Amino acid sequence: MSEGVYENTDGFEDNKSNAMKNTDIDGQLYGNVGAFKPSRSDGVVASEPDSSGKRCFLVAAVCLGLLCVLLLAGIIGLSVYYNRAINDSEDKRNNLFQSFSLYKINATEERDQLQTRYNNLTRERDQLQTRYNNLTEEKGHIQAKLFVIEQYCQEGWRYFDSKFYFLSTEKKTWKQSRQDCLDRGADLVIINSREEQTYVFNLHLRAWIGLNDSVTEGTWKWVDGTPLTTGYWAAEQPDDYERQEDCAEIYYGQDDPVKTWNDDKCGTNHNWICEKVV
Ligand SMILES: [Ca+2]
Ligand SMILES: [Ca+2]
Ligand SMILES: [Ca+2]
Repeated sequence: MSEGVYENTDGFEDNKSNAMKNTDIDGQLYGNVGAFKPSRSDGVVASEPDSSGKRCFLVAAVCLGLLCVLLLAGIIGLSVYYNRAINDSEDKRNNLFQSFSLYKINATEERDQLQTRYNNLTRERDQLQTRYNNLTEEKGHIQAKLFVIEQYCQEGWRYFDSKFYFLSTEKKTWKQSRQDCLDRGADLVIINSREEQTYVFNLHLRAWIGLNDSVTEGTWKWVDGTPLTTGYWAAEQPDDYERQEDCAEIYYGQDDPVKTWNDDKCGTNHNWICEKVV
């Protein structure tokens, strides 16, 4: 074995031609480097690389370094851009979500307001419809009433406060006058209020009214049997003159329209006023 070692040692003797031929070890270690160690034309290996080889190696290393730097910078730039894009996307999504939520709230409020307004309009429409129906019904009643009034007026009646009044052109006793009213489906006028008293007074008649104390002297009753509660007697009336005056008349010509009644003899002939409720 030692011989083998020394044999190889012999191979490493400073023999330049053998060194180039020894490819077992040197060829493996410096095979690639050999490209940077070109042999001289005379077959002697250069002990130091020439300056052009170093330059190429440095240029390649610098280029590789710059490439790495650029690649790293690109990766960093892409990472920053990517993170920023993600953040922007999240911000946009959040803003969009907030906008949608706000829109949803506003839309809901507007919908509720419209629903409330619709309900109010529906209620108002129903009220107007009811009012229209009532007015239509009332119109029918008024038309019927006007028709009746027109018919009675054509027969000589006068209309006041939902009552009809007939003024006679003849003069008769109180009893005959009442019979005429009964024949017309009415009766001698019963004065129920100050307004009715004024209206009858303004008819400018001296006429019988439906009031007498024939049954009991001093107890005045209307023709429908109701007792007199409010009288519009003239001054010093009723006086039952000569104890014969038991029928009431309204006497036009007095100054005060609510002091115009007088008791007179029932057999006296006067005009008369009938009243009828239709
Ligand atoms: Ca009356
Ligand atoms: Ca009397
Ligand atoms: Ca009298």
